[in-house]
Amino acid sequence: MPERARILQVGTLGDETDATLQAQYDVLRLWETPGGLDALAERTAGITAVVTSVRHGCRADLIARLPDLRAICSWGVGYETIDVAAAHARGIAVSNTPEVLDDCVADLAWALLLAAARRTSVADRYVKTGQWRSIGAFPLSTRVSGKRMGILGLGRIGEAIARRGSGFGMEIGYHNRRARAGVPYRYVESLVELARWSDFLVVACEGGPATRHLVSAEVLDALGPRGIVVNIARGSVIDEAAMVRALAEGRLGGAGLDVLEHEPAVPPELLGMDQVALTPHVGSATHETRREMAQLVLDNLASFLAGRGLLTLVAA
Ligand code: 8YV
Repeated sequence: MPERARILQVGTLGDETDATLQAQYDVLRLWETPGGLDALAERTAGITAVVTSVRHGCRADLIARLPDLRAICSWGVGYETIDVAAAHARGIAVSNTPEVLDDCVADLAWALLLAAARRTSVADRYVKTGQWRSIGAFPLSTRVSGKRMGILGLGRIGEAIARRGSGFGMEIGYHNRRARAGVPYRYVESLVELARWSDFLVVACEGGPATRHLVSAEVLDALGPRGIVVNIARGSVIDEAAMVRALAEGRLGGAGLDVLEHEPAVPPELLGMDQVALTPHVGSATHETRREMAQLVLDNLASFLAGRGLLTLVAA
């Protein structure tokens, strides 16, 4: 029997995927190694691939301990927790799991937009706690169809969100570093101007230092007292303290948030706000999508080990 490939797994990817990996490869499980990274010492020779996730990451100090490393296969479309620059500097390829989660993340953006505008979670509580009977009619909310949606970050997920907007008869605008050729949506060069134009501003760009606090107090003020911000990207993109102040002072109309700046910590002010709909970072969290994400990690790894290279490469 040929020797099984040695891989290092940073954290669990769920029982099923962990078991599949262990059945096929010689897996060193970092999270079960007493002493962690410091205890690895000479056990790292011959490890050519790391399996990780955007949650568990892969830092430069781990990369530095693996002299034979050639590939990092990560679960999740985001990779801000992986030191891609350190990997590429050594010629180590990195893969993520794009595309398979676009539809579910876009669906959730719409669920949050509808929940914040139409107050569906508040209305649900209203019915379940008997207030429909005791108080009577529910307060009026905000129309969604036919409005203007601005998208910060028109990538694959942004486009899936935009496509759904046409079913709601919406006008769509977007802001990226550069205008994209061949897309039918209005490009707005300034994010403040996009926010001023929009009824709903949806954050769908990548996380990391380059996009930190792009949605600033100024952007939120431009969105205004009737505007709603939706974030399915990363909490770091919005200046959360400024957003909480704007919501509390009525300078911002509402928010639908799947991600927060210091997860799982929630600013306590948000908990009492009916104009805010919250979900616990579950954009990709459906049975179907999570299965496909796990499979894509396994496929990337198998392709690399068979000498065919990674399938869904993170660009340099
Ligand atoms: C996950 C994600 O839901 O792929 C990503 O980058 O953010 C999501 O798929 C998230 O990592 C869960 O913690």
